[in-house]
Amino acid sequence: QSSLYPGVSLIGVPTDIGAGARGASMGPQALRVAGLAEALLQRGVDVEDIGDLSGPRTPWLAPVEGFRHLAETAEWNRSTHDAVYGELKRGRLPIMMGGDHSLGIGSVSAAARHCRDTGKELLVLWLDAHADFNTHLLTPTGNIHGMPVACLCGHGPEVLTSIGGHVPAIRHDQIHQVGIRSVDDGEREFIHEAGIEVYDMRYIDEMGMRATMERVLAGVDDSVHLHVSFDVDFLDPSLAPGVGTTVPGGPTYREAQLCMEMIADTGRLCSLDIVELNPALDLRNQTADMAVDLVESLFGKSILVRRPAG
Ligand code: 5AB
Ligand code: MN
Ligand code: MN
Ligand code: MN
Repeated sequence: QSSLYPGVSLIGVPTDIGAGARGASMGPQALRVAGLAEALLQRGVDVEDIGDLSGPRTPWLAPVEGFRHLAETAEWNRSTHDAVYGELKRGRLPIMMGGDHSLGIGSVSAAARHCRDTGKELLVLWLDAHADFNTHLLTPTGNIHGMPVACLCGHGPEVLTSIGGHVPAIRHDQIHQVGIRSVDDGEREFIHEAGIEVYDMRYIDEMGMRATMERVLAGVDDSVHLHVSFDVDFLDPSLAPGVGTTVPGGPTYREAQLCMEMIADTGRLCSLDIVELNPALDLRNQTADMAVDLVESLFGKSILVRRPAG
């Protein structure tokens, strides 16, 4: 079976530097134990696990001027950027295994830089329960995993906004969010002002996942580099208890699968983050198993043989 996908490189980023609970640092190993590489191999995808990046320990200090661990978060993100950018340059499809979602700053900055190099149009799909659009003034916690989308759009400290060499890393219209159901006061107003396209759970309830994803993916053609940033707390907590910040009312198993299947149908997936998996809070690695199951769909696993429509 030959694959439609380029070779995949797994990049482990074992840190919880930007999170509000310890344990996301164990995410990469839990995904390996759940058989991420083997599942992709089974799909006919060439996989290389390039191992784990290293970086500063999490000192677990109180926030300073609205940021917890800013310098350390910047350091992890510079390494993440360099690794993801390097793999894209080699013609590979990087899967960044987090780690907490602050690492999306480095990963998406790298995808954006690669698109500037190659003339591709970047579209980021941010699958999450949270909008991650806080600033140091808006944040209720100081945790930087609640700020990556704002930083990528240029709203944040220079050490984070300039990692990919261009500020902002992405335009507001280059990101679409799906599954959102927890937005802080202040963050809500700011995201509205910025005009980010957000498909919240109410939209999904009313329109269904199919119509939602049709809109999210409208206009995705050969010129597009799709980056999926998959925060595992996107899923309903009944499916994914092993995350630091569960929020009730997420997509069901089939809704999540359909979301991934429809992304796969575009054939334009070029980079992926799997973040916020927290094995310390999981039961028998079930959340990692669920993530691997969904990644199989993202890489084209389907129930029946599918022929291209039309
Ligand atoms: B995640 C909260 N909005 O800013 C904050 O998991 C939670 O990457 C952020 O989506 C959750 O601390 C960050 C309350
Ligand atoms: Mn997130
Ligand atoms: Mn989240
Ligand atoms: Mn659009």
